[in-house]
Amino acid sequence: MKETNEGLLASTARKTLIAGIVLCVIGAAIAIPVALVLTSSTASTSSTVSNGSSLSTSTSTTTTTTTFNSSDNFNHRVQRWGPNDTSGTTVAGSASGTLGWTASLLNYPTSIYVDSSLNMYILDMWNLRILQWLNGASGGSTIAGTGVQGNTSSSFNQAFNMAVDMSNSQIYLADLINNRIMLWPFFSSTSSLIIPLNGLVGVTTDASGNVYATSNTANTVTRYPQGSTSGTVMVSSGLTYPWNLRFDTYGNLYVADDGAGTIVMFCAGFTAGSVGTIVVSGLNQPLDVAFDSDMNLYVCEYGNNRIVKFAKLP
Ligand SMILES: *[C@@H]1O[C@H](CO)[C@@H](O)[C@H](O)[C@H]1NC(C)=O
Ligand SMILES: *[C@@H]1O[C@H](CO)[C@@H](O)[C@H](O)[C@H]1NC(C)=O
Ligand SMILES: *[C@@H]1O[C@H](CO)[C@@H](O)[C@H](O)[C@H]1NC(C)=O
Ligand SMILES: CC(=O)N[C@H]1CO[C@H](CO)[C@@H](O)[C@@H]1O
Repeated sequence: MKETNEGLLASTARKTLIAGIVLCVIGAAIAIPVALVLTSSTASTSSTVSNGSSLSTSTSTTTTTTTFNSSDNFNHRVQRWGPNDTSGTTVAGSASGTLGWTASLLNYPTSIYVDSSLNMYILDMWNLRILQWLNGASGGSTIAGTGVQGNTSSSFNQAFNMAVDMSNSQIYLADLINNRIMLWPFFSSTSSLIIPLNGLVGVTTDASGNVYATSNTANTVTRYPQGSTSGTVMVSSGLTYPWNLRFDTYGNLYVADDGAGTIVMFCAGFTAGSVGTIVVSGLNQPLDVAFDSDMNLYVCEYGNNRIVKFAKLP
C-alpha cells in the first residue's frame, strides 16, 4: 500500500467504476447460474471515512473502521451506517477521534467484524489487542492479545487483518510483521495454531472453515485446510499487491487487489492455478470488500477515504 493524498472526490467528480456481469455456476448439479451484475458506483458516505481500512456488513448496517495510518488525521473509531444513512455514527472509540488505550478507546483500529447481533470484534492494532465490543456497550473486553508487541505464541506485532470464525469461537489473525497467521480461541491467552506465510496481509475463511490468505510479496492466495499449517497456492498470477479477501454466500471469492485498483473474483470451487475475473476496476487502493444480504458489494477504498457501494441489479 502506498501513501497518497488525493483526499475525497466530490460527488460530481466521482469516477464511474463500472463492472460487468459475472456468471458462476453453483455446484455441478445446479443448472441455474448466479449472475453478479454490478452497476456504477455510489459512495455511501463522505469525509467521515478517513483512511478506512476495513469494513463489515450485517443484515441492516455497514460498519467500518475509519482510521488506518495517517500522519495528520487520527480518528481511531468505528462507525456504522444504516441502509440509507449518509453519515456514520461512532459505535466504538472516540467520536472526536482521540486515541487511547483504555477499554473505551482505540489506537489504529485496522479490522472490524460485526456479528448478527451487531456485536463487534475490533483489531485494535497499536494497542496490540482484539476487543469484543458488545452492541451498545461503552467499551470492549480483550479477547486476544496482551497489549505487548512480540513474536511469541501469546503476542503479535502490527496485524492489519483478521477473520472471525463465529461457529468455532476463534479468530485468525494476520500477524504481518511476524509473517504468520495466528489462530486465537476467544479469550485464550495463547494462540492454538501458527501458520507461517511470508508477506501475509489478508486472511479469511470459507464456509467449511478452510483458511485463505493473501501475500503481497508473492502476490498469491494460499489455501489451508482447517487445522493445517501447510497450504496450497491457489492463485499465483494476475494479482498486484493484494490486500484483504472475502467469500460471498455462494462461495465465490473476492480479492481487493490494492496495487491494481481492482476487485478480482474467483467462482466457487476454483482450482489451483486459477486466474480471476476483474469485476471492478479504477479504484484507488481498495483494501477490503463485503456484501450485504442483498448481494450489494461494498469496497473500502482507502486512497479516496470512502466506501463505495455497487448495487446488484434485480
Ligand atoms: C504509517 O505511515 C508511515 C509513512 O508512510 C510509515 O512509515 C509507517 O510505517 C506507517 N505505520 C503503520 C502503522 O502503518
Ligand atoms: C432505504 O431506501 C430504499 C429506497 O428508497 C427503501 O426501499 C428502503 O425501505 C430504505 N430502507 C430503510 C431501512 O429505510
Ligand atoms: C523475536 O523477537 C526477538 C526479540 O525482539 C528477536 O530477537 C527474534 O529475532 C525474533 N524472532 C523472529 C523469528 O522474528
Ligand atoms: C494515506 C491517506 O490517504 N491519508 C489520508 C487520511 O485522511 C486524511 C483526512 O481525510 C487525509 O488528508 C489523508 O490524505
